[in-house]
Amino acid sequence: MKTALITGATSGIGKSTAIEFSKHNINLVLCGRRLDRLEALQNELSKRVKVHMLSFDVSDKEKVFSSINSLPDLFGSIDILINNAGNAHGLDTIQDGDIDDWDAMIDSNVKGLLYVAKAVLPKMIEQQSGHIINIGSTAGKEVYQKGNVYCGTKHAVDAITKGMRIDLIEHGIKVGALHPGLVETEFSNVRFKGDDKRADDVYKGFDPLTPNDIADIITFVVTRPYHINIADLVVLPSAQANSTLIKKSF
Ligand code: NDP
Ligand code: 8X3
Repeated sequence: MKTALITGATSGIGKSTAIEFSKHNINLVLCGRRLDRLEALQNELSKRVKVHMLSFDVSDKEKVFSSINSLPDLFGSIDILINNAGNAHGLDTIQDGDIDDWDAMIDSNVKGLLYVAKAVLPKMIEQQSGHIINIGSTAGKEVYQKGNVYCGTKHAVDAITKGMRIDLIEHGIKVGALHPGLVETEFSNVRFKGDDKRADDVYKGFDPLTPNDIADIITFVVTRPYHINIADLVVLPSAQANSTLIKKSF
């Protein structure tokens, strides 16, 4: 049986991926800051597979390494890393942007993704196998108004993914990225700092992707034979042409 470590498993894409993986007999290391949510998910999924929880902030370098290094033997060999934790904080022009928001996005979406990969890699290198999927975004393929720093972090994820694939090929480790368009999760609630009406409006008037849609595709990617690496995927709702053109029916 394989073991997957999923960051950002307390909500949205990460949580749906954990549920989907459990249906495919993949043991789980669930990560996130909100311990109550990790516990609820562990209770639900441990009926099907072995589940271990790690509660840490991906931007806390020491905590990332001490948590992952403390994994019990049963979960010590990570076969699959879903590097998903991240968020947007704010939607402002560069001149009005909040520096704390910039720090939060760079620290979690870029540095956190790197820390987690660095902590998981020694075991994958020892095994000479592994599969890393970084969750990017359409914001990593193009830039939209007021997206500046969030788009910058996701462009970094795109570049880092390509660099990781080059560097890790000699160790038999597959690396790829999935770049979703608009997925209805808690993403916009976080971006708009609890303004739930503004968050809901983002997904009104069209059928957005659901976190289950993305989880289904991630599961397809990780269940291909080992010689296949689906390296780069952009997944949009059918009503979305790019970051700014969405066919809304009102
Ligand atoms: P959610 O807000 O629903 O989930 C975000 C997850 O990331 C939560 O589980 C949260 O857990 C975790 N997280 C955020 N910051 C940290 C941190 N500093 N340390 C640890 N965990 C953290 O949003 P999504 O599911 O939509 O987002 C998942 C990924 O998908 C993100 O990288 C996002 O950028 C990307 N994405 C989302 C899209 C969308 O339209 N929704 C589109 C394209 C990409 P907790 O708060 O418990 O720590
Ligand atoms: C999330 C999608 O368009 O809000 O990455 O940037 S978008």
